[in-house]
Amino acid sequence: MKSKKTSVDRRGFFKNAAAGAAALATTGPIAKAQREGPGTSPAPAGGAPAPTPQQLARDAGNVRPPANVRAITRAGSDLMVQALRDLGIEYAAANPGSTFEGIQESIINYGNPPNQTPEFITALHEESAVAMAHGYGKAEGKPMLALLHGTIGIQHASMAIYNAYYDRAPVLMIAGNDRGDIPSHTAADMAAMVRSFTKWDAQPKTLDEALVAINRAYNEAITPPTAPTLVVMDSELQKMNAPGAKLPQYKPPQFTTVDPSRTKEIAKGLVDAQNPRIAVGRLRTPQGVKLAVELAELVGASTSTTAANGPMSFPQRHPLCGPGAETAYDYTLGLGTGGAQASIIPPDLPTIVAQRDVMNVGFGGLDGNGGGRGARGAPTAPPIQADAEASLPAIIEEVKRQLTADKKARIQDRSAKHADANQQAHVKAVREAVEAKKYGWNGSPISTARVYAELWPLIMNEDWCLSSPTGFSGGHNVQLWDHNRPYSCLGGQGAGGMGYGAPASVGAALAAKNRGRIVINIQCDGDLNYAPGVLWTAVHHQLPMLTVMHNNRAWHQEFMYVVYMAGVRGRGTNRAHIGSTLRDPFIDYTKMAAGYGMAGEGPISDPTLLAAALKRGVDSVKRGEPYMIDTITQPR
Ligand SMILES: Cc1ncc(C[n+]2csc(CCOP(=O)(O)OP(=O)(O)O)c2C)c(N)n1
Repeated sequence: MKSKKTSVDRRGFFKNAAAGAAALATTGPIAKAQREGPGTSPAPAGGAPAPTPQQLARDAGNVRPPANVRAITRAGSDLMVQALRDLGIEYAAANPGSTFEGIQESIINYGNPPNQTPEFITALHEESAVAMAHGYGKAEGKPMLALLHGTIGIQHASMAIYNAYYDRAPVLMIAGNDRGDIPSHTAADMAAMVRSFTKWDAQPKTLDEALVAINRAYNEAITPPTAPTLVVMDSELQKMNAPGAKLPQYKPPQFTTVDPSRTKEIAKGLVDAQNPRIAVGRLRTPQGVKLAVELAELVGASTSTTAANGPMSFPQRHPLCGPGAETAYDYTLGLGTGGAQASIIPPDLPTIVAQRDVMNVGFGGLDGNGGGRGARGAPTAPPIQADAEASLPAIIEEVKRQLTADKKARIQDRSAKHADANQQAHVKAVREAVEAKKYGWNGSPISTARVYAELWPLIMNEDWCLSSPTGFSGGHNVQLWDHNRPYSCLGGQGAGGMGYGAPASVGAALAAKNRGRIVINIQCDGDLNYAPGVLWTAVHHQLPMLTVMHNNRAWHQEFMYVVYMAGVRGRGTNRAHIGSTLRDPFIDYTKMAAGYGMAGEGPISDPTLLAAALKRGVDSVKRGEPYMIDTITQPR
């Protein structure tokens, strides 16, 4: 029998949607699944209705838009992209998904020039897209966008959202919703699945609401507690023709600030103290860091910092940073000292959801007496429920009002003494650290201390950002490097979810790219293997990211736990490597990088070869070309 020929054009499209759908219904993948019987059927009895031929055709990519859709003069998604542009969103990272095809098309084609603010960043996994936004958010103190495919993209992204939430990083997310076109990519309440670890979400019903929601989501993301926010964007709103629609006026958020009487009290405390102290944790933006420096200098207070462990803190080598000349402090002010984990998640997990909406204040806030740490460990004043950064201008003004000539003279004298003492303390600490880090200097596998020590002279005169968590590679940057910029060190994963370091480094490199900055990523091997595709993203977008593998050929943290467990049970540790090491075969990371188009070298286990390799790596990223050095390292 002669089979009926389906009408297909030269590019392989069916000549019309009905023909394509009909053909697929009998020959396409779903028909095949139905023929193959139970276990492969997409529509179990009593479950979701079987997809229509139109849905099947669309799912298989065999539909061209009807003529009326092509007559769009001003797409709803053009306005959405304009709203993002007006907010200064630099990048939109996404793994493509048809639920946001309207927005994707607008990003890449709308505007002059198109594909800028935001630029479309191609991600190979949604978790990577959000983790990139997480790294970017910490480096810049403002959000970039992650675009997520309806339902399935959000599920892939969820761990990265959780990390960012725990880490109070500002992240903006838009997820597409196809309103029934593909049932499995649609949901009545799509944000529900990540609601317990997003700060705010909306599912707007009209274009006007959608544009307002973008502005609101941005504001919620940057308002303490800074955190990921999500707008679920109906695909019809993206595709609709909206020639007359207008963008709503954007209003920046109002931050809760310290009230005037407390402001006076704080200023008096700092100005009248014989030896004031300022403890700086994480502020919101580089502007907050600047203001903290201004305040410390005005009152001559010695300060503490978290700059070697996380972003947006006091410059580590500022003359006032350190214990100071005298460590009996008679007034201590804490700025953003709450700490991510202490503040955002109550210790008992079930309360996360319940507390989500009442945490808007008292976060990243200002402590009346030093972040819960009194001078002699005494209980301290409860935290003031306000944003530290937004409160600083008024405190600075009040301090200026209260300063008299004699107080200024005393402050000048005190500042000089602090600077002297801090410098001596710093030199002593570095000397001691250098001595300590000589242990195992010539060992192979290479000592983690040597990796940090050999990198430092190569980057110390550059504008650099240490993007990766450092705890698993010894954290030697704390003693050996100078963290003087708000983005010098981006710190940990937030919620401890592995698979963060590599994509967050790509996000940091996006922030660095047009700012003359380079990114150093000391990359744990286990962490890289969750989402190695980000290496391709770094190459594709020519990001200045140096990846130095901390290749201990294990999930060493877990290996140590198993060693301990076997030890306490008296069963010996010779089988502890099962399930917690990356052996047999060893993974070849330079080959992996090469597969994604990234230049690199290694594996290097001879420490005498390290410095020259690192130099080649730094030179490469200074040219804007990412590079990987696979170093075989000590476990810790
Ligand atoms: C998503 C996720 N899965 C599993 C873990 C458990 N875990 C904690 S540390 C760790 C090992 C990480 O290995 P690697 O990144 O190579 O660092 P290393 O400890 O070897 O230095 C694992 C698997 C986790 N934290 N997150």
